[in-house]
Amino acid sequence: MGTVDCHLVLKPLTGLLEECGDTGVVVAGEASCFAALVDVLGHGPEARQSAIVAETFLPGCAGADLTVSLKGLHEKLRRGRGAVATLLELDLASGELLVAGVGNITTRVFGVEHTRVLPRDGIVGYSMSTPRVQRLRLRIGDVVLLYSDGIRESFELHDCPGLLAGSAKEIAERVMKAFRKQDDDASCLVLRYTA
Ligand SMILES: [Mn+2]
Repeated sequence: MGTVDCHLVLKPLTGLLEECGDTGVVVAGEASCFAALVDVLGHGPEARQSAIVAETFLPGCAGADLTVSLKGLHEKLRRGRGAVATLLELDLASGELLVAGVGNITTRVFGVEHTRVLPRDGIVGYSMSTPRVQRLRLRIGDVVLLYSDGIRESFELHDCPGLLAGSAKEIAERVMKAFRKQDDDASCLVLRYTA
């Protein structure tokens, strides 16, 4: 039986959390962990309104089918600016990781192999392709990073020595410090699957 160490860091462009259009949710249960990262288009108070809608809706999605949850989020965000979003569910006993995303949230798994989970095109709340759930198997020690486009997309581990050392909180803060672009809200969600 594994456990998970999760941490979310949000850095609003304006410095004010009440104006941040990036948001995330983590619901860590006994047997599984649900997490989501959402980037509402644009930034500032209007983007924040849609982010609040997402924050209110997503905790209830823990344990549900990810495709159904993304479609639900799509309906909830229809009157807002639209967003990109990735949802995941990790089974703590088996390490099975389910991921579904629409739009350009980056999802990377750092383990024995480094992989990227590719999202579908689209904008949640506007026009969304049918979400697809991808299935991976984590091993103990693997690290999953999700981040918005407020963070440099294509960094590599050698760009920041010791990037994956320490707790999920330390990793998330390190990614933010090293790779934040400073032209948009930025968010980074880290999960480390541990024994
Ligand atoms: Mn963005």
